[in-house]
Amino acid sequence: MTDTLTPVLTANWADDRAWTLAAYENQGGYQALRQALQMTPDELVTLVKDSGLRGRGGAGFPTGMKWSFIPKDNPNPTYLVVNADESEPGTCKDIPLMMASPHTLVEGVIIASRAIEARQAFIYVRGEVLHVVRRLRAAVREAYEAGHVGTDIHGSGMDLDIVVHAGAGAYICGEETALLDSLEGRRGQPRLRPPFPAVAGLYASPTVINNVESIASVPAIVRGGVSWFGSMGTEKSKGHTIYSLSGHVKRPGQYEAPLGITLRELLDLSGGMREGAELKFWTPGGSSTPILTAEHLDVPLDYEGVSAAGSMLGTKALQIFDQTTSVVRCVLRWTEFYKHESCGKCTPCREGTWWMVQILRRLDRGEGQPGDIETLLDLCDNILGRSFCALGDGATSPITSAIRYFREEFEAGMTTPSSELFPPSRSTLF
Ligand code: L3W
Ligand code: SF4
Repeated sequence: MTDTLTPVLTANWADDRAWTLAAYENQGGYQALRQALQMTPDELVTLVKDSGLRGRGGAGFPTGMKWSFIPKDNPNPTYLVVNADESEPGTCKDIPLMMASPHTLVEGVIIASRAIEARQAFIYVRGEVLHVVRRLRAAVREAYEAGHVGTDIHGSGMDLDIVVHAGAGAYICGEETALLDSLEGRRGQPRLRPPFPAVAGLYASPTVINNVESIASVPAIVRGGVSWFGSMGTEKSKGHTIYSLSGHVKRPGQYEAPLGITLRELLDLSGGMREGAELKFWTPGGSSTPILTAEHLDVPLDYEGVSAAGSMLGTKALQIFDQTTSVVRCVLRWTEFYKHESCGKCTPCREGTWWMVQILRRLDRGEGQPGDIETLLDLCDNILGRSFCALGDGATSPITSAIRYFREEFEAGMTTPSSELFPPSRSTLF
């Protein structure tokens, strides 16, 4: 489909002090804001709707449509919240974006706030990345000093305050309603939806919550227009996006390309597998998306293509594993993560992830018991679609997909430890 990268969000990451206001404005930064200030909120919502931009945080929900759900006649304030709680295993795009080019996000926040008529925006950043919090706060300060944020922005009559809030390091706070609880000062646990945040979100007021990359894509859409954005990607998955590549590849990192590019093409563009490494399995969008194998190298990496292959595009975190990797051990590591991060609110996820870890640990030790694989699948069946939020569903993805493709490795776990089948000295990851 394509043999080129399309750097838009990543275009200036390597510039000298790219994160400063001066460097950003030198590259045309904040011109989109000036354009947006000439547009009405409805025109901005229509522009983003027509662009076909879909949420880059994992679900791919149409961004403009989400903005249009904000009720017009609500007496309560409207809020914009940016989900910067990037924690999905393997996902590494929002944090580098905020480090390298925080003003792209800040400019997007101001434009999105104008579109939904919010006077208060929050950027909720993952607790562990204090360097990102500091960088964002510095960028917001610069934006206030330049008159891009604050009262009567550039004489437009628009007022906006932006708060950068640090979470406390819980994966569940990336779930939008848990994030809102956390932002309100409570323990972060998912809320029942509906009502969706667009109707009753922060402080029970209408709230748009978008991922960092979604909001950061808005200034370029305002500048470039609908047909420019639609010239990249596929019919239903338009535009450019950041794929994060990790694992047994020569040059891991962030690669910005049109939606619909394939892993084969991305590997070509990024130097390929490491010397001697053969692709065994990979995730298209972090560990919450079912794994795929070498037979899926030509699957278009867009929302429809990956779904048709039995997985999900998710966060576009391509974790690449070679033949030295034990699938059982890898799945165990991911499941330990979900067990640790389960918020405990609902029984299927709280209890199920604990039991799945116990079974996977004994399979990893080569001490599996007859029926373990069936029990694992039964546990997954009782979690998927029966847990309160997507964390529980996501926890089942690596297990069911790994058993689908590599059942014999789980069967080998009845007698042989993973460390014997895949000696750690041969593996460069575990
Ligand atoms: C108003 C309706 N709004 C849906 C909104 C909703 C949300 C968005 C998508 O999960 C996925 C999950 C993880 N009226 C609406 C509506 N909305 N219907 O649209 O909603 P939804 O439920 O499809 O997805 P979600 O709950 O946002 C996100 C997957 O992402 N994932 C994990 C990502 C983790 C991170 C991280 O590290 N922080 O991003 C990876 O694949 O499994 O499927 O805004 O309110 N009728
Ligand atoms: Fe909490 Fe897991 Fe239930 Fe989500 S699925 S509410 S993380 S216990």
